[in-house]
Amino acid sequence: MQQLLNRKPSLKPGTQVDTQCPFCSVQCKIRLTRNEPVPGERRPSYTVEGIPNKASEGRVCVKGMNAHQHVMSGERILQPLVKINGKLTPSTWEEALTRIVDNFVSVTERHGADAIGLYGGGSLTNETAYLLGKFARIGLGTRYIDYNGRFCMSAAASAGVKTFGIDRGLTCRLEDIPKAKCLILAGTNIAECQPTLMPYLTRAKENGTFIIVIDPRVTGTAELADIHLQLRPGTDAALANGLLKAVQLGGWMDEAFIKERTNGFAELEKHLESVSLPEIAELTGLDQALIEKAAEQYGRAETGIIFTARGVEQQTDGHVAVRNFLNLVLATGKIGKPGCGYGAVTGQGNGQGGREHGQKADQLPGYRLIENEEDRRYMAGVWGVEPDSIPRKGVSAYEMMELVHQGTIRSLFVMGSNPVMSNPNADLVEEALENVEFLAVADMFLSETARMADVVLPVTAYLENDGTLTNLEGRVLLRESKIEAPGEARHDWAILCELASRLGKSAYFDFESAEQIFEELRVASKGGVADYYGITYDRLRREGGVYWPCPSVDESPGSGILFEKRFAHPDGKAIFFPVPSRQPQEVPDEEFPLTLTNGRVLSHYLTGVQTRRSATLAARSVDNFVEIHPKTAKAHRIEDGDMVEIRSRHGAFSVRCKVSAGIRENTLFVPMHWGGAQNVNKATTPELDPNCKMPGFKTAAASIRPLKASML
Ligand SMILES: Nc1nc2c(c(=O)[nH]1)N[C@H]1C(S)=C(S)[C@@H](COP(=O)(O)OP(=O)(O)OC[C@H]3O[C@@H](n4cnc5c(=O)[nH]c(N)nc54)[C@H](O)[C@@H]3O)O[C@H]1N2
Ligand SMILES: Nc1nc2c(c(=O)[nH]1)N[C@H]1C(S)=C(S)[C@@H](COP(=O)(O)OP(=O)(O)OC[C@H]3O[C@@H](n4cnc5c(=O)[nH]c(N)nc54)[C@H](O)[C@@H]3O)O[C@H]1N2
Ligand code: SF4
Ligand SMILES: [Mo]
Repeated sequence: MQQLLNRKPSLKPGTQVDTQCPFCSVQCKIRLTRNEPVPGERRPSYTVEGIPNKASEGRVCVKGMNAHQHVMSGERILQPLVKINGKLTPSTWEEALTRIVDNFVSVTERHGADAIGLYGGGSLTNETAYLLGKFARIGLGTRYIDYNGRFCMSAAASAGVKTFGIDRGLTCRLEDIPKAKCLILAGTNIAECQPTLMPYLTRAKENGTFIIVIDPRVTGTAELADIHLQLRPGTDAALANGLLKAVQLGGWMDEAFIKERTNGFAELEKHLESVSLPEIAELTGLDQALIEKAAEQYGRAETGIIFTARGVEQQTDGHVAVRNFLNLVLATGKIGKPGCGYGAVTGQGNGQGGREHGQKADQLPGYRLIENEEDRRYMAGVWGVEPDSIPRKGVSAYEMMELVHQGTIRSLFVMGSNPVMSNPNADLVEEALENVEFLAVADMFLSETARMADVVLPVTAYLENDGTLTNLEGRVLLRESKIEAPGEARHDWAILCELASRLGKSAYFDFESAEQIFEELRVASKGGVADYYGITYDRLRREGGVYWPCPSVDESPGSGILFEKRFAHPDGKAIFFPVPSRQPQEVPDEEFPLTLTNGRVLSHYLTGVQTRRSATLAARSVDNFVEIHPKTAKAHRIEDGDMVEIRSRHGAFSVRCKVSAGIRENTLFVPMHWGGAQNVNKATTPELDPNCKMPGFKTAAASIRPLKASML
């Protein structure tokens, strides 16, 4: 037993595994080799190489090169932990699972199943995400399940569904990027966030593609730009109105496309009558001539692609801001053909698949809807239950935290997320998790959230766990593992099956492998929007990866270009939607004169639980910082390297200053990868987009003050 517990994850010298990077949505295929030891070597050494594949073409970034380090880290949790006298203490699976099941049963008896909440994540495989949704609805019977992708993809996903009738991150293939004559990159920093995709942009540049970047900062991505629109954070919807207006005035709209393939243009045209370019320039803080020039380049170009990511989307108007960029795509007819399209640059490794198979509050597998009677009947048939027994829709991730805070949700089970750091308004969330009756967390590490738990379950990492993940293109990929689970760690899906069995639901969770779960997922998704029926593990092994929708095992999947002839709405047409220009959600005032935005740096991933445990990655960026313009710094008597306190209407945190001329004046940028006193989410707003419940992470009014030694 003791030997087993001490068994750290390892690979025998000279052996190799072919796997996929656990981090971002590109899902680069990689080969990890444990090198033969050389005499005198004290630590094992590894070599990482990219494996050629259609997305990264064999490239790997610094995170992928070092991802194995966290897996091999001595900080892995290797046995279950339970809280005894306020302290997490090593325990047995029997004890840990009994505590969880006893709590679920007791909470259900006292308050009903809806007093239990489940919280998932976009790093989980399709199989686990599917099973988590099924566990909520069938294992527990609770309506409350949601996942961290709410903070990530919800604005773009809901916009795609409304405009096109379907949400698949990219409507085109990555190989279309160099074919586009014009690219608009709005609120996306591909250079740091999907680095292995950069050659698609540089290749485009070499082909003469005109690149427009919309970002308040000069990022690595913005350095490629022919035009950089360095707008005021939170004004993307207005900027898109300006671009639309200028395209209309220039006569660059595609009238034939609008007539044949869209609905609602008359309303958009009417709305554009009220749009004034000087007003847009004022609101966005940009030069009108530059907006017009950008519109001309995109409008006149024969082909073009617009990308958006979290800069545009993590706003309280993120859904409509994306829809306004989609208006621009439709008005110029740049979709459904090579070199054209729209892309929401998906974030997490399985950010795409994770939003398709039922871990969202309002969703059933295959992108079916939980409030749609036909969808409920179909899923009830697959699961062998009565349609009425499937709970109705719940609430979004942050709203679940509010329900925990209020005491409506009394027991919370978290799998694959670190919500105490990644939710907005972190102080409220911390208070909620401190006071909740019962918290269970399944993780590889003692994350900030796991530390607060009553029970922590150790899970397997990417090198140890089989499953499928769907990359940012909508390509389903199989990741097979060859390394045994370390210590007593178990697969996420196996934990769910065991819990269900102890709750008397084993008949619905009788799975012995990820592949068996995938076989059920195929049927569950059949006929749905995200149809995986034609995909099997064997096919994935043979073909390397398969685009969805893929309804048939015999036919070849689609070309990867969506909407060549029709959109996914029943009449085959896409829908225009007029979007008002508005002020940012939080307007600076005397007390909070600056605008705080946030995002990522190259070497860390999300809340940093994994990357801060990789020695090489941690060494590249040790602490959090704020990027601030030299003039703004001077006005606040701050120098490069000073410690400062940043305060908003919601809370405060402290970081070091990095003075940089690459950021807009009066704007602050802080990465999201550090917790505790350095956590930017202590100051982000709890306000949500009413359409998709995305928090307005990216814009808060803030103040800054130096914490000089004399002032401390
Ligand atoms: N290195 C690294 N890579 C990652 C991740 C990571 O944590 N680290 N996370 C992955 C995940 S889950 C995601 S979701 C993606 C995120 O990928 P991105 O969305 O590209 O990342 P962010 O840095 O959050 O934001 C992108 C840019 O938006 C800009 N921005 C801020 N406010 C605004 C605004 O109001 N308007 C506009 N137009 N731009 C604005 C920021 O300056 C930033 O450069 O990355 C994925 N890849
Ligand atoms: N201020 C601000 N806040 C943000 C954002 C922002 O841009 N600004 N971005 C938002 C976005 S886009 C996202 S995606 C969220 C992400 O927020 P989180 O969900 O908190 O992200 P992670 O840090 O990836 O947390 C994942 C946790 O799950 C664990 N884990 C990894 N893989 C597995 C697995 O296979 N199984 C299990 N059981 N556990 C696993 C990791 O160790 C880690 O503890 O943050 C959001 N929060
Ligand atoms: S982080 Fe993204 S780009 Fe880097 S290796 Fe991993 S999957 Fe590829
Ligand atoms: Mo994300």
